[in-house]
Amino acid sequence: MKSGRNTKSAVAGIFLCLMAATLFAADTNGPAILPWPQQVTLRAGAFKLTPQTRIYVDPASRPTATFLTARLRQSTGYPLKTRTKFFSARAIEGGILLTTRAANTNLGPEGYELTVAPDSVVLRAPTQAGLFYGVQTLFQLLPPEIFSSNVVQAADWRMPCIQIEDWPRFRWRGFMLDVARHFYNRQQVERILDAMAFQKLNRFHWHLTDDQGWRIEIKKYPKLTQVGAWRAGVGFGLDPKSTTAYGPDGRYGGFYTQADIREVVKYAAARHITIVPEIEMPGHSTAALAAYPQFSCTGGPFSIPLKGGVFNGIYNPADEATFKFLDDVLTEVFQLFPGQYVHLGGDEVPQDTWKNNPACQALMKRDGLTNEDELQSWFMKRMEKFVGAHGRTMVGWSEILKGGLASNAVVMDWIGGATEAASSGHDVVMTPTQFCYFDYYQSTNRASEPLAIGGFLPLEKVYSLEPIPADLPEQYAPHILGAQGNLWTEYIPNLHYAEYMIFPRLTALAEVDWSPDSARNFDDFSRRLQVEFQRFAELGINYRPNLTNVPTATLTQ
Ligand code: TNX
Repeated sequence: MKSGRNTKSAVAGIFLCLMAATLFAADTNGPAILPWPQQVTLRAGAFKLTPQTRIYVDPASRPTATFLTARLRQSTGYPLKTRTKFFSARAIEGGILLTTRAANTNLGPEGYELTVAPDSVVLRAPTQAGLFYGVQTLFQLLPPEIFSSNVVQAADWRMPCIQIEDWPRFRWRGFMLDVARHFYNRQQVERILDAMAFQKLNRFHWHLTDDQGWRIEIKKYPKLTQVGAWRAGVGFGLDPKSTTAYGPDGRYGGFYTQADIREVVKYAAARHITIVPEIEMPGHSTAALAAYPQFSCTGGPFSIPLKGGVFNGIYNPADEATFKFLDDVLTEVFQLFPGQYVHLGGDEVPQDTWKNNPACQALMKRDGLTNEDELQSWFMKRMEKFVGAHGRTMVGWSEILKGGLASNAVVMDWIGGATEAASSGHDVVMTPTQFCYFDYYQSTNRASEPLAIGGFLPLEKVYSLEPIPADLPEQYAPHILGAQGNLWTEYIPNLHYAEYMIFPRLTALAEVDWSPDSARNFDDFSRRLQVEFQRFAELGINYRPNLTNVPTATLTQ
């Protein structure tokens, strides 16, 4: 027979278990953290933010603390004081401590550890990136109104007591925006960078050139933007009123000055995002050739196409002047973008132009190239050498595998090639169309959706991506750097619509990239997403509210 005392301690034991529940998988009623962390232990009680809460920070971490206090101030109205003087790396009662000191280096270059107790919050990370991600998680422990841009009086600014150890599964957590088919100005790009940072994404792939537009000022070749950034209309059969990106003469387009680019690079860096610029070649280059037809095979003239599927613009590899031009362009690109990676495209090369060009055929003969795939490979290998000589790494789309891959190139897999590239020692970024193309429809009921390019990519499908190919021998798995969502914008002429296509599919991809695969659970993700939607609403981010293949009731365009 059990004594009353034993029963009591058994009850107490159960109670203790409830008080500290380790949440190994995201299948609980835990807080709406997105992406779900590596390790979470929920405890009883809460920390309450008050106007007296102090922020303690080591001097080097001050910018991260300022990022925290600026946001807290906007929505709580509390002018929280930050203390760096007499800084001690111990927890401070009643305060929030942010520091890289005494941090566990095993958390890696982007990891952090966050402990919320009733009387203190301690955030430690080995790096500023880690601290920054810890701050993002901290915001998500507070009510969604923390993202309001005005003071919210009625909110209860409490965080549940919790212990989190967290780090990303993948190093490359990316998003690509095509600003060539439709133009997004600097402020709009910065808005997207804000949203990326909040999802703990760290690579912004900026698709700056294509057939329909050249968007980056190059001082040595001013016509690239004077001519190449503007076309006769919005194109793609879209309503001219769907955008405001018109120049004074009524032409559609726009470009970034070098000063703009420097600002965006800085803005991204402050959010621990590296920009990967893309300058397309040898195909998808009509806009450049409209400005400088002398680098084409036919001499032009070229006009910038108003719709997709036209990528006749291809550089002439048989003229040395072409390479001088491309080297000059890239030299300016290297000066603007400090990141390791520069993307040179390489996709969908219209080889017929080379086939029908005597100079290209003569070049092939001279160098023993037996087909146009080999000429394409010859072109990309030559460019890869130039990129490498400047200490950078070239990235290219799947097609750079054709005819032989350049020695240090990174492959961005959209139509295959990951296994082949990774098992020959190349790094790979996964962007397979079936999982990562955010320009595809979100419902099979197309009539209920805004016009899109085609395809069908529901949220659940994005969430189901496993970036490591099943047929890749295990020892090569570290070559899979991560996954990236791509937004091609042929049919997406404005930011409001772009956000509708991006969110919440990018939120799903962020969890694929960050969380342990064992923690992935679509039902729990959907539950947390309901809170994320409230955050989006506070931030003024447009999103598709229906999680499944059902028509969207109202399209706020
Ligand atoms: C293919 S993905 C392209 C883009 C288009 C996209 C539309 C890739 C490397 N090339 O030029 O915009 O399909 O989905």
